[in-house]
Amino acid sequence: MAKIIGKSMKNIPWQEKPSGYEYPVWRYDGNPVITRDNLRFANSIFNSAVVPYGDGFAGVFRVDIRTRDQVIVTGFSKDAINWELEDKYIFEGYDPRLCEIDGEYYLTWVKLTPQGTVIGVASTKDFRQWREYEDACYPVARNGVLFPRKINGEYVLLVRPCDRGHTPYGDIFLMHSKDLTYWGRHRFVMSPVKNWEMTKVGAGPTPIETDEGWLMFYHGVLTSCNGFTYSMGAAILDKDEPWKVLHRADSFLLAPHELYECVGDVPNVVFPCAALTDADTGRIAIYYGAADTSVALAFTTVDETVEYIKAHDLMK
Ligand code: BMA
Repeated sequence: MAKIIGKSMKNIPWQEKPSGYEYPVWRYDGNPVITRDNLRFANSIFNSAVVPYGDGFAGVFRVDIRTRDQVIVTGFSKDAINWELEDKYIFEGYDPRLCEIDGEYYLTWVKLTPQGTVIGVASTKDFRQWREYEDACYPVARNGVLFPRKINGEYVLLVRPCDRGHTPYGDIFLMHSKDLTYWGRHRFVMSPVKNWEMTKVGAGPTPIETDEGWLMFYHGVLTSCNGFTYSMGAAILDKDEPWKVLHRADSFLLAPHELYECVGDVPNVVFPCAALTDADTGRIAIYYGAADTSVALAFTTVDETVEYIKAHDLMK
């Protein structure tokens, strides 16, 4: 049985797997959990990240406003399903990720500069006051995802270099920092391999520490005659040298099938950005953007996912 190395979360949102369902990741039956109606000025609310906070949860949400500018908004919830979003934004940009390291909450996001996108880094203790750090790289990059603890004394950030447009390529790399200011020791992590992810891959939620290594959910993109299709895959990275991929599922774990994933501002997008975990039960709740329009929720357990990855392992 694979185990999560982390805290317990008694109030993790949860639904049992529907009987007869054969795949390792299943959807919440109340999806989508956040829609454009959650905020007065929103055109859409999607690729967003959440963490446990106080006796409930806090989050950073990608909101495309009615001018179609992209902003990050904070929000709070008692149950991680019903969210109150704040009526103002904290940063411009998109696709936030969030993790806690030693009582401080770190936000990484796609920050807009005149020369192209970079990875912004900021932290907070209370989701009110934010401290912004140096950008983690020069343009152009997206999908910056921090590991939830230092590894061998250094912060580690997954990153996906790209172009200024919709980027028809993309590999995952990582880099190290002692101080969140100077980044180096760049390492290649992985490229697309199978058809479902053939165009590009990018890290998703904060990696989850397990006794098998780091469980990394990621998005992979296929180009069809109708455009891009975004699905979710999973890999296990080495605990101490996380650029080494130990296992990797050859097929997606979640792909656009439901109407809210197939129809929206950008059709056929499943874009995972966060996961809540409960170390006691091994439960994992995954938050993903659906069709660039809303936020949806899916469930798995560490054991089911690790077992699936190993049974469909393209590293073998
Ligand atoms: C990517 C990012 C994501 C988005 C996806 C699909 O390049 O911009 O925010 O969900 O495209 O449009």
